Amino acid sequence: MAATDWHQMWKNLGLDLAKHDQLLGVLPDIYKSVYMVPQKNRPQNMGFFEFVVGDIHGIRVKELVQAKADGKVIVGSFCLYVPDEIILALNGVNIGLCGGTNFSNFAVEGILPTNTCALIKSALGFGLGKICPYYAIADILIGETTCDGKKKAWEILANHKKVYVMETPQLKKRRQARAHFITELNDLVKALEKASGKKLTTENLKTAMIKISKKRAQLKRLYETRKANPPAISGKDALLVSQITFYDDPDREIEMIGKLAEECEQRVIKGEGVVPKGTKRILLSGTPQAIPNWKLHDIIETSGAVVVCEETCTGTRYFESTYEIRGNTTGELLERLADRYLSINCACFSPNDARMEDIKRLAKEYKADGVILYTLTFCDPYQYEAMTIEKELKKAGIKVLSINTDYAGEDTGQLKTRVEAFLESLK
Ligand code: BJ8
Repeated sequence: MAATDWHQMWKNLGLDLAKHDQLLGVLPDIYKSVYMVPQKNRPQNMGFFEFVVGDIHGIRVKELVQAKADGKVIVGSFCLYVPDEIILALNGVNIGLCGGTNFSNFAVEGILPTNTCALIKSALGFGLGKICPYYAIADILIGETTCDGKKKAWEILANHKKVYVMETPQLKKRRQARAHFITELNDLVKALEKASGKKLTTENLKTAMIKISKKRAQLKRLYETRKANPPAISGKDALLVSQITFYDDPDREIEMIGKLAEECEQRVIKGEGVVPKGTKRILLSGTPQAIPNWKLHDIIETSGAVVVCEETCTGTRYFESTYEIRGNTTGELLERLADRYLSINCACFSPNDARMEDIKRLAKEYKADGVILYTLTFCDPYQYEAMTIEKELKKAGIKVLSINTDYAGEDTGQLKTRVEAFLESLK
């Protein structure tokens, strides 16, 4: 069947068609070389996610065009601290807009300092370079005050698009931090009520909380199958699923991740895996890996190891914290949300000791042979923490390798050598 031609839709959204064609021209080859050629024995239900990535700016964007026509608000966000539940309850669709390639850097030259992390450059470049239909269709972008780079990036984006910034308290353990975050959530509700023309109610918020919790539960179920030896799914495939979850429809994700998890559970029962039993197992921890940033996973998994877990925002930080859905008022429900979000252990907050505990716990639960700390160049919060964590893990007898990189391919050979040497040391 011939692939649908989406050019008219992209044109209507104001994309730079020539540049966008270039982008979509290179993606299939990258995907093929990272996912299809080296990987064997993948779960069949990865077929759906493969289809989604193959049509990355097609059907889903069309759905959003329709959703917008039906009166929904399209929201672009860049951080786990922006609550999906509130957006969904207020008739919104939340799309994660973090970027995972340096293809878009051309658009931010002279606009962002060179020493800006690759994730911010990519995210802004996609928008300003007019090569992202998700950015183009968004009615409102929600930023947050996590790292300095992001805080300042919102000022730049605000020259081009409607941006609302929520303040995430930096010293989140302080007595006043919780109350402050709850006030911020209330203000976010007001901003989104204005944008959507809807009112937040106990019913619509509870319904949204149930749905988002179900989505996270399916991801958790899938991750559980990675604890098996051999794991039922590769790190690369699990990462792809997580990346797609940030912009796909939650109902469909519940269904499709559910099917994949079911298949992987069956594989575990039969002792089937993607790699031979006894393959070295890696826990990766650090900055989020936005689509299509598959670089480090690819290096690790083509060096004879398998990534069994990610302590990242595109990994366990996305789904591990939960809440009880109880409360008779929106205020009480917002408190549940505040507690849940404030328990995400991101390096942008201080102190963040609980992340250290998470890494040790996850290394044990997923039976990791070693931990790779992954930081993007110029990401101060995660680089600072990597130094302390490396020492702590060594003290605890856990093998660790710290890697600092960006989206460019130039250091791939050197990283591969370091990863191979690290894997050798795990024997
Ligand atoms: S909760 S990790 S999604 S802030 S890599 S832009 S921190 S300089 S992404 Fe993050 Fe929310 Fe935290 Fe998660 Fe800055 Fe670092 Fe760049 Fe980063």
